[in-house]
Amino acid sequence: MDMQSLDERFRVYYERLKEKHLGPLWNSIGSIMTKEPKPKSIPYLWKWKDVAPFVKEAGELVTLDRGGERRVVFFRNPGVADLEPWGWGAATDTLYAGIQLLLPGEKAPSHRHNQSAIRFIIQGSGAFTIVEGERIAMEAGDFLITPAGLWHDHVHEGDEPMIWLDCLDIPLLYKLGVMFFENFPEFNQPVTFPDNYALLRYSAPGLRPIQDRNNLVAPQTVFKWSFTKQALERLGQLEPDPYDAYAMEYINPVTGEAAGQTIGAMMQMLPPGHHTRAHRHVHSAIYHVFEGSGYTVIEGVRFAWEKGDTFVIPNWAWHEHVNTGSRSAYLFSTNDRPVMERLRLERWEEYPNGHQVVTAEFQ
Ligand code: 1HN
Repeated sequence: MDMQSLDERFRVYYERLKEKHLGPLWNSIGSIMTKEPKPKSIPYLWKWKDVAPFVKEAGELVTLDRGGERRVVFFRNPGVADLEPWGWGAATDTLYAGIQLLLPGEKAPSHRHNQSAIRFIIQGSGAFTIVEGERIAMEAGDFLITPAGLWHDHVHEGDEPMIWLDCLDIPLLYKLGVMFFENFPEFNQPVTFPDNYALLRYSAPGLRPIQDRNNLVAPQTVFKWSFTKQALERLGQLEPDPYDAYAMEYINPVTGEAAGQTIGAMMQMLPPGHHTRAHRHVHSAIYHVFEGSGYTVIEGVRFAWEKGDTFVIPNWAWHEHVNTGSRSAYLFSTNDRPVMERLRLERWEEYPNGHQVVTAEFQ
């Protein structure tokens, strides 16, 4: 058979194959099976001064009746956002994140879903999230979880706007094709426990009520900033971790696993002038600057940050952090490490010589 008729035969073969919804592996393996992870999400940073006005304006435009379940402005990673629909609300390839606003006197309706959620409180006080019958107070610096499948709603009894960061595993569950979502029959669910009951049960380190022995849903629903900060300050007596300096992970005291089930989270402290060594890992992370100023070098690009900024470290991206301020910097971060670990996909490596060459400045 001459080359031309072979080409023609292939062309017709591919056409017929496609018509029957079949595909030729010999043509496509290289583009899918990359040597190393090539996530769709890209390193990116959102300045608080750009995000905050949109959040404030949403407060004027959006009301929280059955139509507006939650008032959130979410982060759309430019590498993923246009790959609709799975890129919907993707900050990293697996994680959604957004800034939620609840105004004094407002209520957000009760619902439940099989996506896991974590919250990091940015500003305000006097609001409660109600999770499965328990009101949990929210104050700046607190970390809260809403485990998958539990009824949850929010009420605000304070007198200043309440703003927090939400993170959910929406892109992951969407790709897995396993989304469930349901509204509670009433607007708010009934309260059946004393306020902050999880905190009352778990205020003494190392003590576990026997009723929680088999409670695999994280029974500790809130981690107060005052405890987290004090615990981090005391870590200063230890050698800093080469890549993350000082950090505390939020865990489920019953299992020792991530409090947020599929979503990991930690609060990290960089002493003044501290510069970590660069490394990369399979899991992706979303960072939110709670206090301080500095920069993070991601894949050779310098991302300068200050209070309120949010940035993304995609899977397998080199990164190192620097505190350029004169006080401790506190970085909250959330990640998909629990998923990677449970699937045995996690791995990491150190950057040769520890530091990247900065080739560009993120604009
Ligand atoms: C949700 O339930 C909350 O409970 C926030 O505050 C953001 C984004 C998508 C789906 C459910 C909340 C959400 C969400």
